[in-house]
Parts: sequence; structure tokens; C-alpha cells
Amino acid sequence: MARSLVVDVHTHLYPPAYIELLKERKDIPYIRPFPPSNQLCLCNRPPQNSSAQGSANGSSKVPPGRILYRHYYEVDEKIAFMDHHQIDVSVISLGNPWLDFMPPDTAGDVAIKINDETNELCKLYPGRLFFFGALPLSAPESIILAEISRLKTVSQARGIVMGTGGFGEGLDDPKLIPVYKALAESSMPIFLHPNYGLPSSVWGSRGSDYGQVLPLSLGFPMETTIAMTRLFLSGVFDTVPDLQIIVAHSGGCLPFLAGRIEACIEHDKRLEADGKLTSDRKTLWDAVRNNIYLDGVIFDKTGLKTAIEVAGVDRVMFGTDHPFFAPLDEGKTFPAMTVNRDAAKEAFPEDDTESYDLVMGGNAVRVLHL
Ligand code: 5CU
Repeated sequence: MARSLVVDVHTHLYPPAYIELLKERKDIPYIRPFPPSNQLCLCNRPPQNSSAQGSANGSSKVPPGRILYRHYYEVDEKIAFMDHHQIDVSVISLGNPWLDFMPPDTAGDVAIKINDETNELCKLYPGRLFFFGALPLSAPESIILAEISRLKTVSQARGIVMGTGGFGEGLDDPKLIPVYKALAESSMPIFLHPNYGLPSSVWGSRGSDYGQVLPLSLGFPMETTIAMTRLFLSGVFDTVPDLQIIVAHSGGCLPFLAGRIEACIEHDKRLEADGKLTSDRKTLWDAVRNNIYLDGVIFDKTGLKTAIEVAGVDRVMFGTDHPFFAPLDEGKTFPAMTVNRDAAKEAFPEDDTESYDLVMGGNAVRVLHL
């Protein structure tokens, strides 16, 4: 029997133009070597502990950020990874922090350059590569809206990728409504991904002893959870009912905490006084089943089953987070692929291949028109 398509919706590529941009920078995000090593490192997010700060000053054994291996920027490495892991199609996205740091006057042109370059890379492998475009969020609104309408005509684009910062005030910022409306009208989903984590004080004075574990395993998902909860509370899904968001890392803690968030809403005097607790209000459960998709990058069947139970089997999509989570032994097989695939296998009874196929690719093909 023919194997169903496997689609990876959470997989990053920093195209060459972006790499060049980061090499020219002195502030994070940047790319540079940390002597005595001459290997280039990608420092893409603020250091969240003193060890990262120390190594940025050259005083730690572990260089900050990630060593910039070819698989971060070479499209043939992406295809080799896909072939090795039997991934048929990838919807690539620029990795964090996207274009968040760009000066307002150049962000628009850089977005066009990066998006067009990514589109050309995708076209080299017909049927196998699509992408989520990057938006020039620091530019004036007219430039952002122009890039959304342009992306609609770019052959391999299937939505946009963005972080939780928005214009700097988070995703519940009313100034973002025109952007959300334009995306909804263009049927372009947002792939929402974290970058900034939580304030480093949260990790305590010994946080650096644990490498990147705390910011990556807890900071990233909590950042996403808080951003999505604020977005929901602001009523964006009422104002823009067709907005669709694919949330990274299975929605952070959103599936697990949805009941508690709802209970807090139902017991809130301020929301009641503001007339927000009407019987026909859109609940978080409604939003998760109508506006939100979750990727499957959660690394275990327990989290994945919760995501599927909360969002529905038709709203969860497999991902790998490649090239991040590279094996420490530099081997070819990425556990980030096999563990997430196995979680999907274990989430369903063995004979329920239909559900497995939906999560592994069917949902992405349907939703993203692949
Ligand atoms: O491991 C990391 O640093 C990251 C990152 O920065 N971005 C991402 O998408 N995954 C892992």
C-alpha cells in the first residue's frame, strides 16, 4: 500500500541573504566566531542566563547560540534531511527572530528579498518545498499590508511566520488588527513561534548550570501560551473570525491549561462588569477548534494526545524543528524527527492509520493547499 505523504510544518531555513545580514550585525541577533574557535555561531535570541552572557564575552567552554552548520542555511541539506527521514514535503520558515530587529525604513525591502530568495529555493524542488513568509513588522502598516498581498501571489508561500512580539506590545495589540484582517482575507495562516522566552530572573541564580534547558523547554512554551492567551482574551477571534494560527510546540501549555484559563474567565468580576461573560461568548475551546492549529513538536505521546484531544485530530500537524535539536553526536538521524513521529504513532491505536496520516501530513496538505 502506498505510504501517505509526510509533511513537516515546523522546519526552519535561514536563507543566504539573512545569513549575510546577521554577519554584519554587532548586536543580537548576529553571526560571528567566538575565539579561540573559528566556527561561526548563530546567536539568535537574548542570552537567558549568565553562562550564555559569559560565553558571549569569551569566558565559557560552550559557545553561545548554535554553531552555524550548513543545515541552517543550505537548501540541499534540508532536502538531504527530508530524504533521510522520509519527509515528502516541508513548509520552511525563517527561524527566529525573523525580521523583528530590522530598522523600519529597510524592513520592507529586506522582507521582499528574503521572501523571494526563499521562494526561489523552494522552486528548486518542485512539490517538496513551500514556505511561510516573513513580515516586516517594524515597517509602517502600509508596507506590511503590501507584503501580505504580494505574498499571496508568490508561488510557494503558504502563510506567514511571526513571533509573539507583534509591533513590540504583544499579539493583543489592537494596532495589529489590520494585519490580522489582511491575513484572514488572504486565507494565509500565521505560523506562530516563540523567541524571547521569559525574563532571565525566573531561572534563578543557578539557571546557567542547566545550559539552555530551562529557557528552551519552559521559556519558549510559556511565551507562546501567554501570547496566545492574551490574544484570545483581547477578542481578536471575534473581531477577525477567519484568522487562522498554527501554534508552534503544540501550543505550548495552551491545551493543558485551557480548562483553567476558561475557569478564570468565568470567575472574573472585571470581565463580568465589562459585559464580556455573555452566554454566547466564544470560549477558548471554540477558538482552539476553529481558529487554532497546533504543530506536533512536543516529543511525547502524552502532550500530543492532549493537543489532539483539545484541538481535534484534524487540527494537529507534524513538525521537526529542524535544524534545531541536532543530535549532539552530529549523527545523521535527528531524534527530533523520529521521536515526534513515534509520538504520533503511539497517540493512536495501531489500526487507526487514518488519524496518524492526518497528523503526519493530511492536515497540512488540506489546510495549506500543498
Ligand atoms: O535551540 C534553539 O535555540 C532553538 C531556537 O532558537 N529556535 C527554534 O526554533 N528552536 C530551537
